[in-house]
Amino acid sequence: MTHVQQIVNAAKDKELRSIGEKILARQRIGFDEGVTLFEKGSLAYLGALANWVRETMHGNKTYFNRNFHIEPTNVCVFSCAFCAYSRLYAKRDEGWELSIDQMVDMVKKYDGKPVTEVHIVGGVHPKMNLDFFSELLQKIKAHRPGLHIKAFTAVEFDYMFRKAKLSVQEGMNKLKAAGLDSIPGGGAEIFHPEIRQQICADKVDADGWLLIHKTAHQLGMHSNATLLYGHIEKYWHRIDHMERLRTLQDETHGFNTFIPLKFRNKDNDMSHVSESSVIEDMKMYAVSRLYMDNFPHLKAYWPMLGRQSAQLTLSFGVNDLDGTIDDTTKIYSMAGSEEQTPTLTTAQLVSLIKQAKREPVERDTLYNEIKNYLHTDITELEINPVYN
Ligand code: V47
Ligand code: SF4
Repeated sequence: MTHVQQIVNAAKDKELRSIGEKILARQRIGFDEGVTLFEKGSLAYLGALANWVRETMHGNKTYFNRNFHIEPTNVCVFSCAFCAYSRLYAKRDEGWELSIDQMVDMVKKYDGKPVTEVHIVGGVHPKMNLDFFSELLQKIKAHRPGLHIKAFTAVEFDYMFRKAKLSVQEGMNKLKAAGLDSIPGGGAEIFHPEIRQQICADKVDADGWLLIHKTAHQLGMHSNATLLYGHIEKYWHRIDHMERLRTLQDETHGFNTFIPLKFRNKDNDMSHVSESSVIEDMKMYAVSRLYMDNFPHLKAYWPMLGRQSAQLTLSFGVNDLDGTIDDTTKIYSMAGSEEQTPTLTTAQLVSLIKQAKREPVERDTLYNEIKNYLHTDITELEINPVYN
């Protein structure tokens, strides 16, 4: 009998034991079972199960990529209560607005460097429209055709397409033709209207978010999905959110990665809400791994979680840490993350993963393996300028 089977057999609570047996038999768990895991599961129990699922799916492999972000603007027509980063259009002199040339220059800074992905996401600026972003994508692709462009949240798409009076399919086709390769998971927050109304009432709703991702999947693009946890939501709102994603994934199989995002409370309209504890964070990752049975990957986004907690998640179901980032995102530092200048060299990422006794594998955005660093000497990476 394996170690994890012994743990499940020894569970005193009948419900937890039966959920554990289902998971070990690779059967899907339901809504109430997901809530029960959050409510009754000890961290050790959830961790053992999530780790088993993770190792069954990926062994010890832990992915990372070499990427950078472009945040075109922090001016935003919306006012999400958790957002520390945006400035309303009336106060745009306090924010930033990058021109197409400035953004292409940011891409040119990486000429000769082996980055594989640019992640473009920002506020919803009333003057940066579909034509503006189509031109941006075209110019980036013209300069560096092999760079994967992962860009725009469903919130940005929804606004762009409505302003251009195009259907989601028409708008998405236009951006795809301009060079869009895949879609990041932002803007999902918490789907259930009971919470969404309180934290981000004015932006795209759950059905709109899901339709945008479904359309992208139907056009052959992949995407990610996030969940903003640890604020005013209850456990069942998290499961409701995961259930909606899992249902769409059954239909399209277009999602690559699920990314739980920890709510950070600095300088926003929810600063009175305290942040979740590390135990709650790890429970969130573990239950995500157990519930999202049709999502191939579970990502801990270290700039938001902090590198130490991100490292810990590798024992709670996570198999992906995202990237080198190169200090190119402000969303999390402005909201109070301990990572004020988020950058990790390849050597740092590799050692972080090795310290957790996992196998570091560099991937591209679509999880094609680029290099396995299991047997690579860290000092070799440290002295090679390509890796820094
Ligand atoms: O949707 C904003 C979140 C998201 C706060 O797909 C906050 O690979 C915590 O989605 N506390 C945008 N979170 C970023 C995002 C993302 C990041 C990394 C990788 C990928 C991917 C996607 O940032 C927003 C929102 O949920 N966010 N403010 C805050 N105070
Ligand atoms: Fe705007 Fe995004 Fe911030 Fe909401 S989270 S206010 S949509 S930048």
